[in-house]
Amino acid sequence: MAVSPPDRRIWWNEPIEKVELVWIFIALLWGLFMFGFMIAWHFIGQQNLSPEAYRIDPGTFQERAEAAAERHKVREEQDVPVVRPPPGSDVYLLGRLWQWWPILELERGQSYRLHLSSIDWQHGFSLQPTNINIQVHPGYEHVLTLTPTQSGEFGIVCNEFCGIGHHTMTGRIHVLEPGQARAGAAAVETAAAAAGGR
Ligand SMILES: [Cu+2]
Repeated sequence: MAVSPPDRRIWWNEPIEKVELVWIFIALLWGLFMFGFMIAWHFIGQQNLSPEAYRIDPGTFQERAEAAAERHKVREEQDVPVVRPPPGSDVYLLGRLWQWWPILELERGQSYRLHLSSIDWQHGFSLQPTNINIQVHPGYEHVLTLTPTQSGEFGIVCNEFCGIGHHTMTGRIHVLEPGQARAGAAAVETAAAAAGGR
């Protein structure tokens, strides 16, 4: 038996069913509505972040992150610097294989300019236990104005598969109570003064 063309050459040209047309139209309207509503979700439930994004050379980003960490480091946790930037300042968080670096220590109720980028592959910034997810690409930095509203310890995991060590790619943000932060800062200054006086 040979493959032969159908008897009716234009077999597909049937008039569309009215019900099908109605459903296509409903789906189209819903799609348009949801598209428009993406803006509303910046305000309703604050589900969409409003970050700025800039092109940046990964090497430059690394230099800035290291300089900021050097300036505001207060101690180390498992060989990772804990950085306590002054409120209102620029804070750098760098993603790389396989680490979120450094550990940040912020103060509740204060605003920070968080710069977020990767220096190698694409990573996913996922803040736990809150539901904040950001795609992090090398070559681009997100800049978010961040105001922690809750104190405690927050974990960061990578939620974009990035190779063999992906599951170990974690980080931390400590959010301190305002009094706690000041006491801590005073202790650091005292320690620095003591170290300087020696
Ligand atoms: Cu990753």
